[in-house]
Amino acid sequence: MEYVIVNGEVMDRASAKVDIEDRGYQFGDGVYEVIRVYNGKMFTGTEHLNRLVESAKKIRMELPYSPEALAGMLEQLIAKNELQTGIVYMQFTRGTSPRNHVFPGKDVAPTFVAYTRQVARPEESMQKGVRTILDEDIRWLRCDIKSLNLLGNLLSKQKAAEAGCFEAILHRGQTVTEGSHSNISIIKDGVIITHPADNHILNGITRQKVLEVCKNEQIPFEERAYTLQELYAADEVFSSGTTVEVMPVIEIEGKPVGNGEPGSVTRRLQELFKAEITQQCGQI
Ligand code: DCS
Repeated sequence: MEYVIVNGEVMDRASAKVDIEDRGYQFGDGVYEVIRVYNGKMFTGTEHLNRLVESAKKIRMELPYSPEALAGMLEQLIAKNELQTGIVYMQFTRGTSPRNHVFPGKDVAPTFVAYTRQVARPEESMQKGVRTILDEDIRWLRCDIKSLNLLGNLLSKQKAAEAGCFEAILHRGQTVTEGSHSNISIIKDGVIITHPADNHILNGITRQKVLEVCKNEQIPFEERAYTLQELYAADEVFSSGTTVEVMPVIEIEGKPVGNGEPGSVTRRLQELFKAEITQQCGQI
């Protein structure tokens, strides 16, 4: 049996139901998170749950649970589903009410749904690196919110998939922002350069962890906007995200990054990131 959570209740997936007038379904009016699970334990769970609370605040939604209460429920779900390596997905929508752009009254409670899924670490891609395309970033100007509205991201990711690529690197004019489903950083002369955490990108928990590791290890980094020209001239490029960890990018629009193989700085970051996972969740 596969268990899910609907509004705080753990139940069989087959009996889980959401109303057709749920605002998530009709408007994408909600927020979500994806947390990695290794050895049955959540990695950087606190950081993800804090971001969830922040995302909700930014769309003027109050979550009915504290991050601590949420963590407890998610741990229970992971245990019930006997999940070892995978993800736990959760979303909150602004609840169910007759379709109207105006927010419903305070009497309407958010809808909370969570489920788990087995997802292996993408070890082969992490070893070999991945290919990417470029795409214009056509999304709205609040990409810092982890909103259910992902159409801009989906259109770019679909384009990448149709080109046999892992990711679409997005740019607003000449400025590289992030990927369709990950953050994108470049390395030039040993310095990591990544877009600042403003409204143009999602401030990835993986991105933040990587920068924290860089600080500890005295690996130089800059949080600043960089251009397409800098992207093409980079020694190394990597994508980072919850499911993909630190993923070397070896090709952009058919052109090799550096010598076309994962570089030494990216390799080092992968090792340091793995050590963080091991420290929190045990040997992987
Ligand atoms: N940027 C975008 C647009 C993302 O969708 C994600 C992760 C990231 C950056 C990286 O953030 P994290 O490091 O916090 O994961 N997207 C999640 C998703 O939708 N599925 O898996 C991860």
